[in-house]
Amino acid sequence: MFSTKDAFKQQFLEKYEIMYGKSFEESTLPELYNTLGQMVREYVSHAWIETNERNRANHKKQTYYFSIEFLLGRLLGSNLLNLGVQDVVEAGLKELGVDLREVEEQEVDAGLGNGGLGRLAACFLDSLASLSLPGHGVGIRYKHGLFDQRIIDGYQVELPEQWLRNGNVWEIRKASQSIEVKFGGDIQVSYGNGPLMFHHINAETVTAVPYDMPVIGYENKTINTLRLWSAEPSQFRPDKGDVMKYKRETEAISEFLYPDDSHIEGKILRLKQQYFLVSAGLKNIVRTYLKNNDHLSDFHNKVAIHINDTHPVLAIPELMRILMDEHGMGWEEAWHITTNTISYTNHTTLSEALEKWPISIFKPLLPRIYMIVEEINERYCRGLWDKYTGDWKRIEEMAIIAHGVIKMAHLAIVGSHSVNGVAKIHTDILKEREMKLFYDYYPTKFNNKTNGITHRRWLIKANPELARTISEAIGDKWIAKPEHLSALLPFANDAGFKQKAYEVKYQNKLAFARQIKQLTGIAIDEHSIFDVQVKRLHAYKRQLLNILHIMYLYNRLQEDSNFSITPHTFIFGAKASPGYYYAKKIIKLINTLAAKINDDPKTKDLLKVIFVENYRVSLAETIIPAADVSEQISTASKEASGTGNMKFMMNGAVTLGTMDGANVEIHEEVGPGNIFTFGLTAEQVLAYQRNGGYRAIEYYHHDQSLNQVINQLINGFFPVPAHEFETIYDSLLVQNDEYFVLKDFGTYVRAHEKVGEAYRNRDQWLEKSIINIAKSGRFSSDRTIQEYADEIWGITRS
Ligand code: 26W
Repeated sequence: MFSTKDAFKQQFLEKYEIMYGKSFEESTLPELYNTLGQMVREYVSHAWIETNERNRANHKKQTYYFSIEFLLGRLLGSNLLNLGVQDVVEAGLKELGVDLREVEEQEVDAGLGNGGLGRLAACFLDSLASLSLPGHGVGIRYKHGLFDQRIIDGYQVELPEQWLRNGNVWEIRKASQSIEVKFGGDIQVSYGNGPLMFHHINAETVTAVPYDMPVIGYENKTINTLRLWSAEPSQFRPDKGDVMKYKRETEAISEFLYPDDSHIEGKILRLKQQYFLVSAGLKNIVRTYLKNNDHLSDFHNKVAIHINDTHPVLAIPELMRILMDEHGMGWEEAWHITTNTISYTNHTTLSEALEKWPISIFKPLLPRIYMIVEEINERYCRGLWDKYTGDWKRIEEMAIIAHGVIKMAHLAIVGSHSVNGVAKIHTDILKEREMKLFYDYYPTKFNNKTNGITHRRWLIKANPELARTISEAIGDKWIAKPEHLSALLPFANDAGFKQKAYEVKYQNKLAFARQIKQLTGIAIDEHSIFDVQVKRLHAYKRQLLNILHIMYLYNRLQEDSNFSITPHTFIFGAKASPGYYYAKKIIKLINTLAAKINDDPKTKDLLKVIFVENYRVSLAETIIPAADVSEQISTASKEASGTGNMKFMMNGAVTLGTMDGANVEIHEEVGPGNIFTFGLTAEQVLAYQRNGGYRAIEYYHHDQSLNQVINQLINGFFPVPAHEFETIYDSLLVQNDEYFVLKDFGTYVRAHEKVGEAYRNRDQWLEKSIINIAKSGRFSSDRTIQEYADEIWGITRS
């Protein structure tokens, strides 16, 4: 149906009439979106079935990527791209008087994730399918994804997100493959002749219903599966009264995505979500496996299960439970299979994000799983004792269960065969500090897999003109082999190519400026530097450092008529976790600052601040291609990797950043002349944290301009009540500036001066920009996924 433009047109019209029972003339855009989406879904169904059959027939090892989040964004555009039918569809629709872009914009983002971790999972699925690797996603079909953000009077207001309100053309409900998941109840042990038998009685049962979404590989006929589980009331529930309460509590499990990144909320519902995902996902995998294999002893050679952070770590005791209680396997063999099946990625070293569950919550909800975790802990601690006899302190620190809590990261390390960090520096910090004791005990488990992003969505789709310009220069080999972007290097000195790169960036800036005008009414100068910081709002990401610098520039422009800057538009986008008071104040501060300076006659041509509401994947796709400067300014050692940094680089923005996360590797790739770095190193930050010695107040006293901006937070400079920004002020001076904002302020200001200077030399700037694009191939998630496939999962092309 997509073979020619005319064939497409005819099928499209037919499909529309069948679906809506009216003529095309009466169509609306949402209907057109649905029609096209449905066509694509049907078009892939054949290849989808074939991929599944191939997987079944060739007995190849399969990977299942378990993640509590998949931040997919919109799918129509990337599906058309990967199927290679974008041009036909675009041309066909055009003849019908329809703009494909407008149709694509009807799609509501699938926002089933918070940020980095969830988006990484989505990029990985795209790469798995595009490399023809047998790898599938397993997640939860939340009814509401990450909240919609509105800014009212400068404050963040959250609205429930409603991505399913018009249905979801990409999913297929597979009710016949539903699975029962059990919570609560009691464990009965029976002693027969053979091994002990464990029976789960009086449990509350929940039905997990799978919804499958196709994951379409790039022009390779591979269609993998993302299976999302939805919680529904069970038909097998023993009569236990209050059925309405039961229904409510059951459906609550897959109702909302928890909007926290990096901060644990010890809510029982969250733990229910985790077990629900893991139990349904695993039972399903084992069931599928047993259709094609006689016994489970070979399971780990046919199945690799990856857990994305500790959220799905219950996969370890749950797989043990299934093997032992449901299939009669002994502990030793079950443990061998489990640990060789499971691998684990750590995504953060922030201590407040490390999951710990109180036994008091865990045990009543998951009684059998708790018994297994206890047994794992006991056997493991015995092993520790053999090696570190007498060293109680070490054993206590390394235990899985201690002081009334279960430490999920410890369980993940003990119960898996591979533990990886997400950038070199992050993995080093894990090995040398956060997980040092574990690294000493299990030196071979630890490895690094530097993150990546799919260049298909983030370059070809988000920035089609740049992609075309690149292909004109070096051919299109880079699409299949992104490292080949390096062939662009010589063009960093090619006047013709530079001019084209300039034009592309300019057009992207123009398009974004138009969108901003439409969304906010604010006119921005498309010739100014577009300096962008878009990411979740968090103290360690230091949006505050960016703000204080803008205030500093504003003050200088007010006070010193000889002071000038390259015209600058500072763009922010960020959601704050609803319960994160400080982060919400930062949003208010950005908006208050924007209101104060954007219309100031003295500065308005030089300085603008924009806060884009409701930052999400689809918005990122228009912001990032328009960026000149990429702000990656976390306190060194705190950002595990970052992936936005890679998206910006690939679109020709130059990084202004600390030596943190993958910035270090970007620096290594492009060289010091093509990135602007500043600030404390990770070693310095960690040394301060260990030994003390940082006194923020000294920087406040000794740096005049810093003193001024900090005072302005509370002295009436902003037209807000005096206490409005007190928390921010206190974080710096009373709480001694945990994230070293003041310490890094001076070097940040100077780095910015260098950026402004460099930008004024257009030729040199373009050279930097092109070098960044040319060196970005290494950060394609195709490279990352190939490493996971070769070094962790042991899977090959199907
Ligand atoms: C339990 C609460 C919670 C929720 C989410 C704790 C921790 C998380 C994630 C680990 C936070 C996260 O998204 N981490 C980010 O992962 C990205 C992908 O690896 C990295 O690029 C980011 O640096 C890291 O912050």
